[in-house]
Amino acid sequence: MNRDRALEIVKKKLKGPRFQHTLGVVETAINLAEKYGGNKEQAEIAAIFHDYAKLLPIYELKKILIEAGEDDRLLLYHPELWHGPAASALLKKEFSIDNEDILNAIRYHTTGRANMTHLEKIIYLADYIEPGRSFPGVEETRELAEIDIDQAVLKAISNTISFLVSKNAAIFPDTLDAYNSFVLNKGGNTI
Ligand code: DGI
Ligand code: FE
Ligand code: FE
Repeated sequence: MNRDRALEIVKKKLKGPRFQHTLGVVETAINLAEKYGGNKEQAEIAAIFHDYAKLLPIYELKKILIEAGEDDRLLLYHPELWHGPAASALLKKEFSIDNEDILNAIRYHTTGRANMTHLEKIIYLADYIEPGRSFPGVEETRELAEIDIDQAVLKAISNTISFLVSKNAAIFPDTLDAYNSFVLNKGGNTI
């Protein structure tokens, strides 16, 4: 799959602001891969497709997850968590994308997970800090992204968890695992 074909596919699937967001994630992911090392072509393809399933109706996402034999805990949590795993399953089936690192970067782009790969971190962070994002804490995360990718991903995950707690939203285990994994690996855990 080359970038032009991928962009053409996604442009048809994601209209307007969602496509603009995708272009922001692509630009940011390539910059992060340049800055921190990493496969720029893989970062670009994962970024282009990360929200491929974002606009599908909930019943369709549910069907895709069930057919793909996905983690059934997902169905107990907010449908917002379904579009990454669903995109990963669809891309494998529809376009024979079979690079596991690309598929996992797409699959885990909303929650993160324990022991994320470099590509998974790049896509998670690019999705959070792309130029079109303006939520509280994003500027601080952008500054950290200039210095240390792990600190920046940890900041993005902590901000997300704080936001979810403030809304009394349930936190998916992978989101918590991602947080704990960064804290424990950087020798944190001070309490
Ligand atoms: O698809 P995007 O909007 O570009 O971004 P995304 O895929 O990172 O989705 C962000 C949303 O996902 C945001 O509203 C917070 C939500 N989210 C992330 N982790 C969790 C979560 N929502 C719940 N309920 N639980 C989680 O663990
Ligand atoms: Fe997303
Ligand atoms: Fe996104």
